[in-house]
Amino acid sequence: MDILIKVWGFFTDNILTKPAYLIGFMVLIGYLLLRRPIYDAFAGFIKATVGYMILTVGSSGLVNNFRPILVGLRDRFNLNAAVIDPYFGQNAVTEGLSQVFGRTFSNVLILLLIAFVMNLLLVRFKKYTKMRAVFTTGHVQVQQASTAFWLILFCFPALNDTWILIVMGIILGLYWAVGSNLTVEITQELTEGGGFCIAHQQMFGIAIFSKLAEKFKKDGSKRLDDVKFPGFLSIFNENMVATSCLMFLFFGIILAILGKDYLVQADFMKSSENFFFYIMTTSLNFAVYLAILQLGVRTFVTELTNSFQGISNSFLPGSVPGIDCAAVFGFGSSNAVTVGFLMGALGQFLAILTLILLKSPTLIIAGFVPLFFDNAVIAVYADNRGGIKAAMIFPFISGLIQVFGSALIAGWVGLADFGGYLGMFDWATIWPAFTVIMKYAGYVGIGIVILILIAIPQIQYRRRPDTYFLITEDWDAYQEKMNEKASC
Ligand code: ASC
Repeated sequence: MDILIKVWGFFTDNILTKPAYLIGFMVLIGYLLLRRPIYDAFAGFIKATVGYMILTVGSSGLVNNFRPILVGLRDRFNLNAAVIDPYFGQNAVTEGLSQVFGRTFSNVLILLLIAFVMNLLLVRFKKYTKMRAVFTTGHVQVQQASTAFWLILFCFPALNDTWILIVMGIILGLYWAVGSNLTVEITQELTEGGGFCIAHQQMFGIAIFSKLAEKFKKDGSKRLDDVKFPGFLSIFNENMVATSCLMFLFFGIILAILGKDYLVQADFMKSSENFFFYIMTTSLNFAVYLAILQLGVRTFVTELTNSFQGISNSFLPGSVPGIDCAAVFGFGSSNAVTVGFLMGALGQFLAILTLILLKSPTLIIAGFVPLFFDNAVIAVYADNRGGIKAAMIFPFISGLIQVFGSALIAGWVGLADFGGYLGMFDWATIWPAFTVIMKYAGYVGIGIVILILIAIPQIQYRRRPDTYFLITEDWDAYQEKMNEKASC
């Protein structure tokens, strides 16, 4: 038993929670199962792992470059506010657990095992469960596990560790399987049969907004990439130029508010540096990291898609891998990412201002991860389904919801006192709703949450039973069928 626990610990520490290796090994095994030569499988492993690592360089570059600036606003104005950001959220849980509940979160690896196996089983029995996706984004799973642990303890403080693990294993495993499954159709559409879906923190969000975006389609609304600026404005047709200029404005304003003195004192810049060029470098870094991120996506996505056939044919027929949301930044309109970020920021800042004016007991500081990754992804999907208006309105609404939803839940469950909350879209909407149900309906509430989750893919399936599995099993056949339907 001891050795099993050790092996499992090694696997979770080095592979399951490290998406680059998890994806790399999935590619390796996938190619071997497809009976491709070993050297091909090895090359696939390298490309997938390196590609994912490149993606991580891009996304952590963005996070590290911009998070301090936003958090700086809190220090600069002495606000006693919770930062909405997955990393701050995780810290808050770690700090608060022993103080509030007298517990530690030592069982996170076991929890991941239970929830991951639950996810695999649900997909293995997809004939009954109608769930088609496996959640592979390990760092996100750890962040979600800590916040879910807190929320469930808040609802059931007397529950012992074993029961908490079981309840959470079931609910989280279901959330991963059901949430990623919700993004299958829209992602296949966006990536033209890319063979993956999203396993992240706004899966319900993109599904809901994509559905709502369809309403905008009827207007004949153009997509962002269809807009072509004339004359001198045509320089903005190029994504890198548009992104850099917009970010210069955005960060220029924030950095000017923070002021050079503060930035020097907080060690963000040296006093010998020129303020204008500091702003310029910070803003242009946005375009740099975005380009890196997109290169990473291009490097690993094809490998993953081709090789996953091996895994799905052998073990999980008709399933797709759920991966990091940044994977869609290489698809759809290139400017959607920037537009989503800026509209989300507008929504969040407006919501924060409202909290301050209303003297809310819980104040929120915008965190970069929800601001950028949630809203950019929502814009990419909304633009693809509904065009420009949808790509602007939905990230804006999401920005409002992220702040108001997080303020309510983080204040209520006590996480705000420890300085942070996860704050991503699903964790400002769906999870607060689950928490209310469980807090007020007790153990019956757990049953209700489980039933809701189980029912969602069933409803999806009943809407289009003829193409529901075809879309992941055979994209070409699916398209043919859709064309046939359209011409009828
Ligand atoms: C998250 C998180 C990150 C980013 C990254 C986006 O939720 O913790 O580091 O989003 O996964 O690519």
